[in-house]
Amino acid sequence: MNGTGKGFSTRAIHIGHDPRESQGALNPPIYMSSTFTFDSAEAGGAMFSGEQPGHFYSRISNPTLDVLETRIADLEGAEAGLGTASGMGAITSTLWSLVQAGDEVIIDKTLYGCTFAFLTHGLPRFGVKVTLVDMTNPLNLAQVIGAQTKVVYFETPANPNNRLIDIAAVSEIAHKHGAKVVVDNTYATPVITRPIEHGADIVVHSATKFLSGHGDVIAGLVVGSAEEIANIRLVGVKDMTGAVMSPLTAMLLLRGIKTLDLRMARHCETAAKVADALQSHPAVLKVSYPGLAGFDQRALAERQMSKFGGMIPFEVVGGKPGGIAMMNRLNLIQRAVSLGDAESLIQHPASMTHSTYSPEERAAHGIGEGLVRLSVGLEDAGDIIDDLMEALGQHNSYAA
Ligand code: 4LM
Repeated sequence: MNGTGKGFSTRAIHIGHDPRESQGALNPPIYMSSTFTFDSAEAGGAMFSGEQPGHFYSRISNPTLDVLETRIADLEGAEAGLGTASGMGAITSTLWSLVQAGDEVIIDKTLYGCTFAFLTHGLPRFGVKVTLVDMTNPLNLAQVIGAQTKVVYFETPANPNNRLIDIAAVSEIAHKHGAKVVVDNTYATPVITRPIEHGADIVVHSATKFLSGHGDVIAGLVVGSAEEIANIRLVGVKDMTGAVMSPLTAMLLLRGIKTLDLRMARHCETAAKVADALQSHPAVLKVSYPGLAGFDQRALAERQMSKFGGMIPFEVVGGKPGGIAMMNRLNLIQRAVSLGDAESLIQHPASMTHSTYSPEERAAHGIGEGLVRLSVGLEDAGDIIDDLMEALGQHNSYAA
Protein backbone atom coordinates (compact mmCIF):
# COMPACT_ATOMS: atom_id res chain seq x y z
CA MET A 1 0.00 0.00 0.00
CA ASN A 2 1.17 3.51 -0.75
CA GLY A 3 0.86 5.29 2.60
CA THR A 4 0.82 8.81 1.16
CA GLY A 5 -2.12 10.71 2.59
CA LYS A 6 -3.23 7.77 4.75
CA GLY A 7 -3.85 8.09 8.49
CA PHE A 8 -1.68 6.69 11.29
CA SER A 9 -3.83 3.64 12.06
CA THR A 10 -4.19 2.72 8.39
CA ARG A 11 -0.42 2.81 7.96
CA ALA A 12 0.14 0.96 11.26
CA ILE A 13 -2.00 -1.88 9.89
CA HIS A 14 -0.92 -2.03 6.22
CA ILE A 15 2.48 -0.51 5.44
CA GLY A 16 5.22 -2.89 4.34
CA HIS A 17 3.08 -5.96 3.62
CA ASP A 18 1.14 -6.81 0.46
CA PRO A 19 -0.81 -10.09 0.88
CA ARG A 20 -0.60 -10.68 -2.87
CA GLU A 21 3.13 -11.22 -2.50
CA SER A 22 2.62 -13.88 0.21
CA GLN A 23 0.00 -16.20 -1.29
CA GLY A 24 -2.75 -13.94 0.04
CA ALA A 25 -1.68 -14.26 3.67
CA LEU A 26 -3.25 -11.40 5.62
CA ASN A 27 -0.29 -11.43 8.01
CA PRO A 28 3.31 -11.58 6.80
CA PRO A 29 4.91 -15.02 7.04
CA ILE A 30 7.36 -15.57 9.92
CA TYR A 31 10.60 -16.45 8.16
CA MET A 32 12.26 -18.58 10.87
CA SER A 33 15.42 -19.06 8.86
CA SER A 34 18.91 -18.22 10.04
CA THR A 35 20.42 -18.36 6.57
CA PHE A 36 19.33 -17.94 2.94
CA THR A 37 20.60 -19.87 -0.10
CA PHE A 38 22.40 -18.35 -3.07
CA ASP A 39 21.57 -19.10 -6.72
CA SER A 40 25.30 -19.18 -7.36
CA ALA A 41 28.49 -18.60 -5.41
CA GLU A 42 28.94 -15.36 -7.36
CA ALA A 43 25.49 -14.13 -6.29
CA GLY A 44 26.44 -14.85 -2.66
CA GLY A 45 29.62 -12.84 -3.02
CA ALA A 46 27.71 -9.96 -4.61
CA MET A 47 25.30 -9.89 -1.66
CA PHE A 48 28.14 -9.84 0.84
CA SER A 49 29.79 -6.95 -0.98
CA GLY A 50 26.50 -5.05 -1.14
CA GLU A 51 26.39 -5.04 -4.97
CA GLN A 52 23.25 -7.21 -5.02
CA PRO A 53 20.31 -6.74 -2.64
CA GLY A 54 18.82 -9.71 -0.81
CA HIS A 55 18.76 -11.61 2.44
CA PHE A 56 21.69 -13.90 3.21
CA TYR A 57 21.88 -14.23 7.01
CA SER A 58 19.38 -13.16 9.68
CA ARG A 59 21.93 -11.30 11.81
CA ILE A 60 21.94 -8.78 8.97
CA SER A 61 18.37 -8.85 7.63
CA ASN A 62 15.26 -11.02 7.44
CA PRO A 63 12.03 -10.65 5.40
CA THR A 64 9.74 -10.58 8.48
CA LEU A 65 11.87 -7.87 10.07
CA ASP A 66 11.78 -5.98 6.75
CA VAL A 67 8.02 -5.51 7.16
CA LEU A 68 8.35 -4.26 10.74
CA GLU A 69 11.29 -1.99 9.90
CA THR A 70 9.42 -0.42 6.98
CA ARG A 71 6.36 0.08 9.17
CA ILE A 72 8.06 1.73 12.15
CA ALA A 73 10.09 4.00 9.84
CA ASP A 74 6.88 5.14 8.19
CA LEU A 75 5.11 5.76 11.50
CA GLU A 76 8.06 7.77 12.87
CA GLY A 77 8.46 9.73 9.62
CA ALA A 78 11.95 8.32 9.01
CA GLU A 79 13.65 6.88 5.92
CA ALA A 80 14.61 3.52 7.43
CA GLY A 81 14.18 1.29 10.49
CA LEU A 82 16.00 -1.52 12.26
CA GLY A 83 14.79 -4.20 14.69
CA THR A 84 16.95 -5.19 17.67
CA ALA A 85 16.85 -7.78 20.43
CA SER A 86 15.90 -5.27 23.14
CA GLY A 87 15.67 -1.57 23.87
CA MET A 88 19.19 -1.76 25.34
CA GLY A 89 20.24 -3.52 22.11
CA ALA A 90 18.87 -0.56 20.12
CA ILE A 91 20.63 2.00 22.34
CA THR A 92 24.00 0.26 22.55
CA SER A 93 24.07 -0.71 18.84
CA THR A 94 23.34 2.92 17.94
CA LEU A 95 26.01 4.42 20.18
CA TRP A 96 28.68 1.86 19.29
CA SER A 97 28.09 2.87 15.65
CA LEU A 98 28.35 6.61 16.24
CA VAL A 99 31.28 7.15 18.61
CA GLN A 100 34.91 6.24 19.10
CA ALA A 101 37.55 6.91 21.74
CA GLY A 102 38.12 10.65 22.12
CA ASP A 103 34.52 11.61 21.21
CA GLU A 104 32.00 13.12 23.61
CA VAL A 105 28.36 12.18 24.19
CA ILE A 106 26.19 14.70 26.03
CA ILE A 107 23.25 13.17 27.86
CA ASP A 108 20.32 14.53 29.81
CA LYS A 109 20.40 13.89 33.54
CA THR A 110 17.31 11.70 33.68
CA LEU A 111 17.41 8.42 31.77
CA TYR A 112 16.21 4.84 32.22
CA GLY A 113 18.57 3.19 34.77
CA CYS A 114 20.38 0.77 32.41
CA THR A 115 20.79 3.47 29.73
CA PHE A 116 22.31 5.66 32.44
CA ALA A 117 24.62 2.80 33.50
CA PHE A 118 25.75 2.10 29.90
CA LEU A 119 26.43 5.77 29.24
CA THR A 120 28.03 6.81 32.53
CA HIS A 121 29.78 3.56 33.54
CA GLY A 122 30.17 1.65 30.25
CA LEU A 123 31.18 4.01 27.44
CA PRO A 124 33.83 5.95 29.47
CA ARG A 125 35.75 2.64 29.89
CA PHE A 126 36.39 2.83 26.13
CA GLY A 127 37.65 6.41 26.05
CA VAL A 128 34.35 8.13 25.28
CA LYS A 129 33.69 11.24 27.35
CA VAL A 130 30.13 11.38 28.68
CA THR A 131 28.85 14.72 29.99
CA LEU A 132 25.60 15.10 31.93
CA VAL A 133 23.52 18.21 31.37
CA ASP A 134 20.09 19.30 32.56
CA MET A 135 18.55 19.69 29.10
CA THR A 136 15.22 20.96 30.42
CA ASN A 137 17.00 24.25 29.81
CA PRO A 138 18.59 23.89 26.33
CA LEU A 139 20.95 26.78 27.15
CA ASN A 140 22.79 24.39 29.49
CA LEU A 141 23.63 22.30 26.42
CA ALA A 142 24.79 25.36 24.46
CA GLN A 143 27.26 26.13 27.26
CA VAL A 144 29.08 22.78 27.15
CA ILE A 145 28.75 21.43 23.59
CA GLY A 146 31.93 21.52 21.50
CA ALA A 147 33.77 20.10 18.51
CA GLN A 148 34.35 16.79 20.37
CA THR A 149 30.59 16.24 20.84
CA LYS A 150 29.29 13.61 18.42
CA VAL A 151 25.96 12.71 20.02
CA VAL A 152 23.34 14.46 22.13
CA TYR A 153 21.11 11.87 23.81
CA PHE A 154 17.89 12.19 25.82
CA GLU A 155 14.45 10.75 26.63
CA THR A 156 11.23 12.75 26.50
CA PRO A 157 9.18 12.17 28.59
CA ALA A 158 12.06 10.85 30.68
CA ASN A 159 11.88 7.66 32.73
CA PRO A 160 10.88 7.79 35.58
CA ASN A 161 9.82 11.37 36.35
CA ASN A 162 8.27 12.58 33.05
CA ARG A 163 10.70 15.48 32.59
CA LEU A 164 10.31 16.83 29.06
CA ILE A 165 13.04 18.01 26.70
CA ASP A 166 12.38 20.45 23.86
CA ILE A 167 13.47 18.36 20.85
CA ALA A 168 13.52 21.27 18.36
CA ALA A 169 15.54 23.59 20.64
CA VAL A 170 18.09 20.91 21.56
CA SER A 171 18.41 19.73 17.92
CA GLU A 172 19.11 23.26 16.72
CA ILE A 173 21.99 23.66 19.19
CA ALA A 174 23.38 20.16 18.48
CA HIS A 175 23.29 20.60 14.71
CA LYS A 176 25.14 23.92 14.90
CA HIS A 177 28.03 21.90 16.36
CA GLY A 178 27.70 18.95 13.97
CA ALA A 179 26.40 16.54 16.65
CA LYS A 180 23.70 13.94 16.02
CA VAL A 181 20.55 13.97 18.16
CA VAL A 182 19.35 10.59 19.42
CA VAL A 183 15.97 10.51 21.20
CA ASP A 184 14.50 7.59 23.17
CA ASN A 185 10.81 7.75 22.24
CA THR A 186 9.70 4.74 24.29
CA TYR A 187 7.35 6.69 26.56
CA ALA A 188 5.66 8.83 23.91
CA THR A 189 5.57 6.42 20.93
CA PRO A 190 5.02 7.91 17.45
CA VAL A 191 1.32 8.32 18.31
CA ILE A 192 2.19 11.19 20.67
CA THR A 193 5.52 12.60 19.42
CA ARG A 194 7.58 11.99 16.28
CA PRO A 195 11.02 13.36 17.23
CA ILE A 196 12.32 13.37 13.62
CA GLU A 197 9.61 15.90 12.71
CA HIS A 198 11.06 18.13 15.46
CA GLY A 199 14.64 17.85 14.15
CA ALA A 200 16.07 14.69 15.80
CA ASP A 201 18.32 12.44 13.68
CA ILE A 202 17.78 9.01 15.23
CA VAL A 203 14.97 7.59 17.37
CA VAL A 204 15.41 4.53 19.58
CA HIS A 205 12.69 2.49 21.26
CA SER A 206 12.27 -0.14 23.84
CA ALA A 207 9.60 -1.90 21.75
CA THR A 208 9.08 -4.14 24.78
CA LYS A 209 6.71 -1.43 26.04
CA PHE A 210 3.78 0.36 24.34
CA LEU A 211 4.73 -0.74 20.80
CA SER A 212 4.32 -4.40 21.76
CA GLY A 213 1.66 -3.56 24.31
CA HIS A 214 1.14 -7.09 25.59
CA GLY A 215 4.14 -7.79 27.82
CA ASP A 216 5.19 -10.80 25.77
CA VAL A 217 8.42 -9.68 24.07
CA ILE A 218 11.74 -7.98 24.75
CA ALA A 219 12.54 -5.92 21.67
CA GLY A 220 14.03 -2.70 20.37
CA LEU A 221 13.77 -0.49 17.28
CA VAL A 222 15.86 2.27 15.74
CA VAL A 223 14.82 4.67 12.97
CA GLY A 224 16.74 7.36 11.08
CA SER A 225 18.16 8.14 7.65
CA ALA A 226 18.86 5.21 5.32
CA GLU A 227 22.58 5.91 5.70
CA GLU A 228 22.54 5.98 9.52
CA ILE A 229 20.42 2.84 9.74
CA ALA A 230 22.71 0.96 7.34
CA ASN A 231 25.63 1.97 9.56
CA ILE A 232 23.88 0.82 12.76
CA ARG A 233 22.82 -2.44 11.07
CA LEU A 234 26.23 -3.26 9.58
CA VAL A 235 28.46 -1.97 12.37
CA GLY A 236 26.35 -1.78 15.55
CA VAL A 237 24.20 -4.89 15.30
CA LYS A 238 26.18 -7.08 12.88
CA ASP A 239 29.63 -6.64 14.45
CA MET A 240 29.45 -4.83 17.79
CA THR A 241 26.45 -6.20 19.71
CA GLY A 242 24.83 -8.99 17.67
CA ALA A 243 21.56 -7.78 19.26
CA VAL A 244 19.30 -9.25 16.56
CA MET A 245 15.52 -9.45 16.82
CA SER A 246 13.90 -12.85 16.24
CA PRO A 247 11.40 -13.08 13.32
CA LEU A 248 8.79 -14.35 15.80
CA THR A 249 9.27 -11.22 17.91
CA ALA A 250 8.92 -9.10 14.75
CA MET A 251 5.56 -10.76 14.09
CA LEU A 252 4.35 -10.11 17.64
CA LEU A 253 5.39 -6.46 17.31
CA LEU A 254 3.58 -6.10 13.99
CA ARG A 255 0.48 -7.42 15.74
CA GLY A 256 0.92 -5.00 18.64
CA ILE A 257 1.50 -1.98 16.40
CA LYS A 258 -1.80 -2.60 14.56
CA THR A 259 -3.63 -1.42 17.69
CA LEU A 260 -1.07 1.13 18.93
CA ASP A 261 -3.20 4.19 18.14
CA LEU A 262 -6.28 2.69 19.80
CA ARG A 263 -4.36 1.53 22.86
CA MET A 264 -2.51 4.83 23.32
CA ALA A 265 -5.82 6.72 23.19
CA ARG A 266 -7.14 4.53 26.02
CA HIS A 267 -3.90 4.60 28.06
CA CYS A 268 -3.90 8.42 27.87
CA GLU A 269 -7.61 8.87 28.57
CA THR A 270 -7.44 6.65 31.66
CA ALA A 271 -4.14 8.14 32.84
CA ALA A 272 -5.70 11.63 32.82
CA LYS A 273 -8.52 10.38 35.10
CA VAL A 274 -6.10 8.51 37.39
CA ALA A 275 -3.74 11.52 37.65
CA ASP A 276 -6.68 13.71 38.58
CA ALA A 277 -7.88 11.29 41.26
CA LEU A 278 -4.38 10.90 42.70
CA GLN A 279 -3.81 14.64 42.77
CA SER A 280 -6.92 15.24 44.86
CA HIS A 281 -6.01 12.61 47.47
CA PRO A 282 -4.61 14.03 50.76
CA ALA A 283 -2.01 11.24 51.07
CA VAL A 284 -0.48 12.17 47.67
CA LEU A 285 2.20 14.87 47.72
CA LYS A 286 3.01 15.26 44.03
CA VAL A 287 1.79 13.89 40.69
CA SER A 288 3.96 14.56 37.61
CA TYR A 289 1.59 14.02 34.70
CA PRO A 290 2.00 16.27 31.61
CA GLY A 291 -1.78 16.48 31.20
CA LEU A 292 -2.33 18.16 34.57
CA ALA A 293 -2.83 21.94 34.55
CA GLY A 294 -0.16 22.32 37.25
CA PHE A 295 2.52 20.25 35.43
CA ASP A 296 5.87 22.12 35.55
CA GLN A 297 6.45 22.01 31.77
CA ARG A 298 2.86 22.34 30.62
CA ALA A 299 3.59 24.69 27.67
CA LEU A 300 6.19 22.31 26.22
CA ALA A 301 3.86 19.34 26.77
CA GLU A 302 1.16 21.07 24.72
CA ARG A 303 3.61 22.03 21.99
CA GLN A 304 5.37 18.69 21.62
CA MET A 305 2.84 16.02 22.63
CA SER A 306 -0.50 15.28 20.97
CA LYS A 307 -1.60 13.36 24.11
CA PHE A 308 0.00 13.08 27.53
CA GLY A 309 0.95 9.43 27.87
CA GLY A 310 0.17 6.53 30.13
CA MET A 311 2.87 7.00 32.76
CA ILE A 312 2.27 8.59 36.16
CA PRO A 313 5.09 9.13 38.64
CA PHE A 314 3.84 10.23 42.05
CA GLU A 315 4.94 10.61 45.65
CA VAL A 316 2.89 9.78 48.70
CA VAL A 317 3.14 11.00 52.28
CA GLY A 318 5.76 9.02 54.18
CA GLY A 319 8.52 8.91 51.53
CA LYS A 320 9.95 5.53 50.54
CA PRO A 321 8.31 3.45 53.33
CA GLY A 322 5.02 5.18 52.59
CA GLY A 323 5.27 4.44 48.88
CA ILE A 324 6.30 0.82 49.41
CA ALA A 325 3.47 0.23 51.92
CA MET A 326 0.94 1.69 49.48
CA MET A 327 2.27 -0.52 46.65
CA ASN A 328 1.90 -3.59 48.84
CA ARG A 329 -1.79 -2.81 49.50
CA LEU A 330 -2.72 -2.81 45.78
CA ASN A 331 -4.76 -5.73 44.50
CA LEU A 332 -5.49 -5.07 40.82
CA ILE A 333 -2.39 -3.07 39.86
CA GLN A 334 0.55 -5.44 39.54
CA ARG A 335 3.90 -4.81 41.23
CA ALA A 336 6.31 -5.14 38.30
CA VAL A 337 8.83 -3.17 36.27
CA SER A 338 8.29 -2.50 32.54
CA LEU A 339 5.45 -0.40 31.17
CA GLY A 340 2.95 0.03 28.38
CA ASP A 341 1.16 -3.28 28.94
CA ALA A 342 -2.57 -4.00 29.10
CA GLU A 343 -2.08 -4.63 32.83
CA SER A 344 -1.45 -1.60 35.09
CA LEU A 345 2.03 -1.95 36.60
CA ILE A 346 3.63 -0.15 39.52
CA GLN A 347 7.26 -0.03 40.63
CA HIS A 348 9.62 1.89 42.91
CA PRO A 349 12.38 3.42 40.70
CA ALA A 350 14.94 4.08 43.48
CA SER A 351 15.13 0.38 44.42
CA MET A 352 14.27 -1.08 40.98
CA THR A 353 14.67 0.53 37.51
CA HIS A 354 16.88 3.37 38.78
CA SER A 355 18.92 1.46 41.36
CA THR A 356 21.86 1.88 38.92
CA TYR A 357 22.05 5.51 40.08
CA SER A 358 23.72 6.26 43.42
CA PRO A 359 21.42 7.95 45.99
CA GLU A 360 23.38 11.17 45.39
CA GLU A 361 22.87 10.90 41.63
CA ARG A 362 19.16 10.26 42.10
CA ALA A 363 18.89 13.33 44.33
CA ALA A 364 20.76 15.45 41.78
CA HIS A 365 18.70 14.12 38.88
CA GLY A 366 15.22 14.62 40.28
CA ILE A 367 14.48 10.95 41.05
CA GLY A 368 12.96 11.02 44.54
CA GLU A 369 13.56 8.11 46.94
CA GLY A 370 9.82 8.01 47.62
CA LEU A 371 8.76 8.20 43.96
CA VAL A 372 6.52 5.40 42.70
CA ARG A 373 5.84 4.94 38.98
CA LEU A 374 2.50 3.77 37.66
CA SER A 375 2.06 2.49 34.11
CA VAL A 376 -1.66 2.90 33.49
CA GLY A 377 -3.05 -0.17 31.74
CA LEU A 378 -6.15 -0.85 29.70
CA GLU A 379 -8.41 -1.99 32.52
CA ASP A 380 -11.51 0.09 33.31
CA ALA A 381 -10.48 3.48 34.72
CA GLY A 382 -12.86 3.13 37.68
CA ASP A 383 -11.26 -0.15 38.75
CA ILE A 384 -7.72 1.28 38.59
CA ILE A 385 -8.79 4.34 40.59
CA ASP A 386 -10.67 2.21 43.16
CA ASP A 387 -7.56 0.08 43.73
CA LEU A 388 -5.40 3.17 44.29
CA MET A 389 -7.97 4.92 46.48
CA GLU A 390 -8.35 1.84 48.64
CA ALA A 391 -4.57 1.55 49.09
CA LEU A 392 -4.27 5.28 49.78
CA GLY A 393 -7.31 5.31 52.07
CA GLN A 394 -5.43 3.12 54.51
CA HIS A 395 -2.53 5.54 54.42
CA ASN A 396 -3.37 7.37 57.67
CA SER A 397 -0.38 5.92 59.52
CA TYR A 398 1.85 7.97 57.26
CA ALA A 399 -0.13 11.19 57.44
CA ALA A 400 2.03 14.16 58.37
C1 4LM B 1 11.36 0.05 32.92
N1 4LM B 1 12.58 0.19 30.87
O1 4LM B 1 11.44 1.28 32.99
P1 4LM B 1 14.60 -3.13 27.14
N2 4LM B 1 14.52 2.93 27.16
C2 4LM B 1 13.58 3.22 28.09
C3 4LM B 1 13.14 2.23 28.97
O2 4LM B 1 12.18 2.54 29.84
C4 4LM B 1 13.72 0.93 28.92
C5 4LM B 1 14.70 0.68 27.95
C6 4LM B 1 15.07 1.70 27.09
C7 4LM B 1 12.18 -0.63 31.88
C8 4LM B 1 12.54 -1.94 31.97
C9 4LM B 1 12.53 -2.79 33.15
C10 4LM B 1 13.01 4.60 28.15
C11 4LM B 1 13.32 -0.09 29.86
C12 4LM B 1 15.35 -0.66 27.82
O3 4LM B 1 14.16 -3.53 28.51
O4 4LM B 1 16.03 -3.48 26.89
O5 4LM B 1 13.67 -3.54 26.03
O6 4LM B 1 14.52 -1.50 27.09
O7 4LM B 1 10.60 -0.59 33.66
